[in-house]
Amino acid sequence: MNDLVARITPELRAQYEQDGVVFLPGALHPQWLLLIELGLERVLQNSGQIKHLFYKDLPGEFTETIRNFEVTPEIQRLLYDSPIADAIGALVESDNLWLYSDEFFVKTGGECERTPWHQDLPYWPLEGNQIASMWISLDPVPSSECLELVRGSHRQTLYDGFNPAEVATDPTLPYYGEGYPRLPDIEAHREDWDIVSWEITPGDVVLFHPATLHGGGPTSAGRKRRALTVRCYGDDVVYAERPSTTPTVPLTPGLSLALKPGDPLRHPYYPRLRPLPEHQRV
Ligand SMILES: O=C(O)CCC(=O)C(=O)O
Repeated sequence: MNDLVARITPELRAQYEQDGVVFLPGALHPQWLLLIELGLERVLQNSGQIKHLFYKDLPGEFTETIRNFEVTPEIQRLLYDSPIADAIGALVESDNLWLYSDEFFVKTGGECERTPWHQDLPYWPLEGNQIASMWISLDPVPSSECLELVRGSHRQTLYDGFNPAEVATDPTLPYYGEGYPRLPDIEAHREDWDIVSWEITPGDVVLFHPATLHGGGPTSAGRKRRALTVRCYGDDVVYAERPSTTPTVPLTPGLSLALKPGDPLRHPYYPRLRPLPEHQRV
C-alpha cells in the first residue's frame, strides 16, 4: 500500500460521503506532475486533440480538452502507474476501477473568466455511487482562483448542465432544456451556498463527487492555471439515459446501441485501470 492510499481513512470516506468533496494536500509526487506536464504539452502541441476554447475575445485563453488518455502515452502511464487510481478505488471502496474520462482545464495568457457553476453528472450517461473525480493543478493557485465546490450539494437537486456554447451570455442557460431544473445563479448569491476552496500547492488534490456543484475561480493577469481532472468509477456504476436533445460528454457514438439503462458501464470507451490489466504488467 502506498502512502496516498493509506491516507484514505474511514474518516476521510465519511467526509466524502457527507460533503461530496475532500482535499488532500501533498498527495502526488513531483514525478507524477512532470508526467502530467509532458502529457499536456503533447496535447497542446501536436496530438490532434480537439481543443475547446471558452469565452472568445478575452485577453486570457481558457482551453479544455477531454479524453486525453486515448492520445497521450504520458496520461496512460500516469493512470496505470501512479497511486491515483488506487486512491480513488479506496475512496469509493471498489477493487475494480475504470476510467470515465480525463480532462485538462488550462487558463493562460492573462485574465480568464470563471468556470461556470455546474454538476458533472447530468452530462454523463451513468448512475451509481462508486465514482469520484480528482482535480490536480500543476501550478500554485490562490483559493480565489481555485476549483470551488458547494459542500453537500451531491445529496440535493441534480440540475441541468450549463450550455458551453452560451456561457458568455448566461452560464445558467440549460444544456438539455428538459428533464432537470435549470441551474441556480450561484455566483450572484454566493452567500447562500456553503462554498469551499483551497490555496493550492502543486501536488495537492481535490477529490469530488460528480453530483457536487462546482465551478472554477477566474484567473488574474499574469497567472496561469493548468489543471487535470481524472474521473474514475467502480462496480456499482451503470449506464443511464439522458435527454436526447443534446449528446452526453464526452461523445460516445455507439454506446447507447451497446448498453441499455441499468447495464454495468462496461465498454471499450472506459478502460479498466484496476486491477492493472495484463497488458500493462511486466
Ligand atoms: O478547473 C476548473 O476550472 C474546472 C474543473 C471542472 O469543472 C471539473 O474538473 O469538473
